[in-house]
Amino acid sequence: MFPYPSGTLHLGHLRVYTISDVLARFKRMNGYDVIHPIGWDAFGLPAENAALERGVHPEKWTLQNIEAMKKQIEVMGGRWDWDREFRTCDPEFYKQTQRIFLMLHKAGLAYQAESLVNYDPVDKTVLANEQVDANGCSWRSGAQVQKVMLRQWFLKIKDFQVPLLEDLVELEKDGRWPERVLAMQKNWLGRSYGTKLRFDIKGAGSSIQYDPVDVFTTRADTIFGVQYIALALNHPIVQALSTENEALSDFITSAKDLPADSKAGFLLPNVTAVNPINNVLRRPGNEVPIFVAPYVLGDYGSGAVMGVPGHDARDHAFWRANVAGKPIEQVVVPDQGTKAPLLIAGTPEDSPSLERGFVSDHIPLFGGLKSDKAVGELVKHLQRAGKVAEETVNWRLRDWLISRQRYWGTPIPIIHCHSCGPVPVPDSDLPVKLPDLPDEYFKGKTGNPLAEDPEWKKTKCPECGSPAERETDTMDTFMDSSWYFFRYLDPNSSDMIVRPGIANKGMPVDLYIGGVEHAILHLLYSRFISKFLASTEVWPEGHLCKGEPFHRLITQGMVHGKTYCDPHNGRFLRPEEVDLTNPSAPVIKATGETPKVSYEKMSKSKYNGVDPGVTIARYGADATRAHMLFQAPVSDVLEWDESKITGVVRWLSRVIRLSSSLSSSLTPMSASFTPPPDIDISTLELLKHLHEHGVLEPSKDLISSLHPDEQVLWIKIHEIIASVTTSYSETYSLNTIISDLMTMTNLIWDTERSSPAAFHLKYLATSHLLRMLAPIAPAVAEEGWEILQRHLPTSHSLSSSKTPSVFDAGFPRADRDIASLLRPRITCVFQVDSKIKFRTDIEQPESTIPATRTDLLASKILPEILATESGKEWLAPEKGKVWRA
Ligand code: ANZ
Ligand code: ZN
Repeated sequence: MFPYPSGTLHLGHLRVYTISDVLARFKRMNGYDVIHPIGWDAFGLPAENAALERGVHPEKWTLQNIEAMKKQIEVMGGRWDWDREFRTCDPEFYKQTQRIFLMLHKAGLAYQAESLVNYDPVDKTVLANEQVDANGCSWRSGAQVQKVMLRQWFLKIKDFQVPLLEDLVELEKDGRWPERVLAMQKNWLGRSYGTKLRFDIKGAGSSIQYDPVDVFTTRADTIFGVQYIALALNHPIVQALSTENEALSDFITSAKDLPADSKAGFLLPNVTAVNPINNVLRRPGNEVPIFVAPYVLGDYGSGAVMGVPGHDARDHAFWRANVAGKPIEQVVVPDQGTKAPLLIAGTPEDSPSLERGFVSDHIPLFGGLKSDKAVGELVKHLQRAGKVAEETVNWRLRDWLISRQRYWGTPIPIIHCHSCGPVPVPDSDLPVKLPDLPDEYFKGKTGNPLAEDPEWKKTKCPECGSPAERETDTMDTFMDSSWYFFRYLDPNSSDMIVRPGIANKGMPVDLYIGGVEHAILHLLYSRFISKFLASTEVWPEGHLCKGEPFHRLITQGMVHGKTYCDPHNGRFLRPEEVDLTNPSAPVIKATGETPKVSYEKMSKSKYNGVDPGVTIARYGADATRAHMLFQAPVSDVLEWDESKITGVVRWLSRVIRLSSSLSSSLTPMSASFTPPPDIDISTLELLKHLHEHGVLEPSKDLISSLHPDEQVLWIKIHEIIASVTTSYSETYSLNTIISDLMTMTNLIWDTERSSPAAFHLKYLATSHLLRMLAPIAPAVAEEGWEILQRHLPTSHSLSSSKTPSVFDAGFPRADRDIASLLRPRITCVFQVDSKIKFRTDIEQPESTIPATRTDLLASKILPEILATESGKEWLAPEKGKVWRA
């Protein structure tokens, strides 16, 4: 996921781009043609706000930030395809975003509609929900945000809801996407199977005919327990009544700002709702009161709820808050053939029963039916009685509101004409560029500069030529990021967003890495736009995996910072207030006390932020990368504690010393060299040969000439190669790679160089180590690699005079047979009641997979013992012998 150029690179960025760089380098070393691009999500509010505060053009601010962050990204040792770089605020890029908008428009998927939006009266703009705080105030101006009806642009994402939901199954396969993200997407799409039921409305003592009210319910089996109907604030009946009922219109005004879990209610006077089933069954009490309640969402279902306080928690709370004393009926019971109790306020039993079960025995006709069955029967009965009742599907997903009354975004390429209506800007006139405004223009400005720029607005209708006005809204920045990954494949294409052949070849993105905060919106919008693009004539070559853009997704965890606070009052302490001379025993300077230490989300107010640039300057990029990966699995929260980095620094320098010591044993070497006493010429020949062929594997002869201890070392090395390879390519368990490589370093280091063959092994093992280290610590590995080969004689060295890069050497391959080839035998002793019965030799079981002793015994050792002669004699079941592992 590309960065937002907010100013400086933070540890969260460093983490995600390290993971990405490591995996890209690994794939390249394995011969893949890797596209590892980076660009800038450059439109958006922070830039515009900086402009308003400082009187600097948002573009200037953005470009400065990009320059600064680019330097920081380069310092971290990443290898990026800078030739594919772009920024979304570049007219060449947003021309394509405008094209996508027009394609959507042409397909009937972009439309304008009145909608209730968050409006900031001070800044005079619409805000996204995320920009309104818990108290309903604007995050920027602090003003109380108003809900107003405004005409806005929407994209019909709902037209794609079924594939958006159903294709998640693809992404579930072998853990391609994290379960958590899949669950969040499912929930956001919110497909809900239920029933639509129609309630007639009676105006008591009046002849007014009210339209009936439809409700959506997932629990139609509870219809016998309906005690009221609740309507949303914007329900048509409520809207109509509010014009003549002042108390109601006051209630609506005050209730608009109440939270969704509010229990407020307004009882509509003189009207009741008729429960359709009670009517069919001729049960008494078939008219229920009608409330207006803010807990009913205006844009879900039909904006009306059948209130069942006996079986729904919200309805129960609402009833108790609004209706004094009345008992609550229950109509569904857990066990067939029982009768549900009444709930009396104030008693301990007064809580709703939420589970499905059986209709209570006291209900005529339906008593004893299982919940699901009851729903089917109910619908049949109601339909037969001529009532409206049907099973329906409801979705939580709403169409995507993309218009913003802001300057710093992609202008919506539409022209409004008095006679032709909204007309698309012709392709030849794209991009519709933002007006070029001076820095001072922005200072302290409120509202939308586009709407206030008469020159920019004024244009001609492309259809009839009469004077017309440009659309002054710009697009939500999520629109830019919903398709940018296509652009990396073809960053310079001007006549189309990307050439289809190239897109088909490159898509889908094999591995997408980013924060879990994008689990819903960004990933859903990207899936939507990809599906849309896959569904149109832009891609004559057909489908792109049904348009699923991201084959595999890794969501990296957050980075938390070490936070010190006063143990008495919890006040966060500034760095200068804490004495960290001994990092493991911090002291509050003023009092000499020990501060409370915790890890929290980094923020200015907690003084726990860390500048990755400082860490890199102090310890180097490689150590910073390795430390970051080593401290936590990629998806977990990372508690950043710089003091532990010293272990990693020591390890990396040990890798270099290991390379040097091995390399110097090869000196002096020249055309006329004499081999050192412990190295024979054939070893060198072999090395040269192996280097040339990039194999670097010792021959079977060499291995068999080894001392058994050295053979074990070689097996372990191969086990580590296998484990590291799996971690890089399958489990993305980058932290265990580092612990594996640390183990490997120590193994090589601790092996006595007892023979030329052992030296050879150490040399080769180190070359494996460096190649496996390269994706994580590229500079150290490259340095080690150069040192390792520095003293190979020219005649024995590789053909080119230049030392090749470790990245050209390929990734070591685990020889999965080597272990079994060389696996030592172990002696098993079998004893009963401390008396030795027999001994037998078996092959030592593999130990790559951590297993408990009993597991190993049951799965590997016993079968082998059973196959031996003594095993058969002593343990065969037919001999009736009893034994336990
Ligand atoms: C009666 C009932 C009885 C309900 C019961 C639930 C339990 P999901 O699963 O999210 O689709 N509902 C319907 N429209 C609503 C709206 N506009 N605002 C708030 N709530 C609404 O939820 C469906 C349930 O949410 C519906 O089923 C309805 O309450 C409520 F024992 O109807 B139920
Ligand atoms: Zn016109």
